[in-house]
Amino acid sequence: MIKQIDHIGIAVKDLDQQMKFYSDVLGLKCSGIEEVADQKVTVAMFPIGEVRIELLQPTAQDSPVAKFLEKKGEGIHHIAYLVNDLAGNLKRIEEKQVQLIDSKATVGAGGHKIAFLHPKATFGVLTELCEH
Ligand code: CMX
Repeated sequence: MIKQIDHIGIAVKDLDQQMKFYSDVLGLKCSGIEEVADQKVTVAMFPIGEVRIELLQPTAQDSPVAKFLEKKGEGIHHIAYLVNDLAGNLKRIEEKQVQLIDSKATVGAGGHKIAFLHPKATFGVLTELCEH
């Protein structure tokens, strides 16, 4: 089942500006910046203990994160939970009649396998499962 929170995704308009806040003000160290082409975002990771803060900046106007920023503005976008067996967990969740966005894994930051559950089925909190 779920092992721990893997990361918290935060939608940002200006990655450089937000990174300054996390590094200069909060004193966290960025572990890497990468473009996740599949998801149309650039992400910057800030580890804190076993968890990471993931800043997400859209790379295209039709990016899901661009849509989110337009509608809701900057802020917490999703919570990602680390699991051992993503495929098995998706099957188990689907059997409970919970709507999935991805019924099969796609590729997220760090090349990890990820899948999203639908925010309408998770009471407004966009929920991601990921497997390293
Ligand atoms: N949190 C809560 N609700 C959200 C939401 C979010 N992050 N994003 C969208 N919604 C809501 C919308 O407001 C909308 O509600 P209404 O019907 O009341 O208007 C509803 O969910 C559907 O939203 P949508 O954007 O029209 O739905 P789509 O099917 O186009 O998109 C979604 C589905 C939300 C999963 C997708 O847009 C998304 O955000 N995907 C994940 C992108 C992402 O974070 N990628 C980076 C991954 C990197 C990594 O973590 O490794």
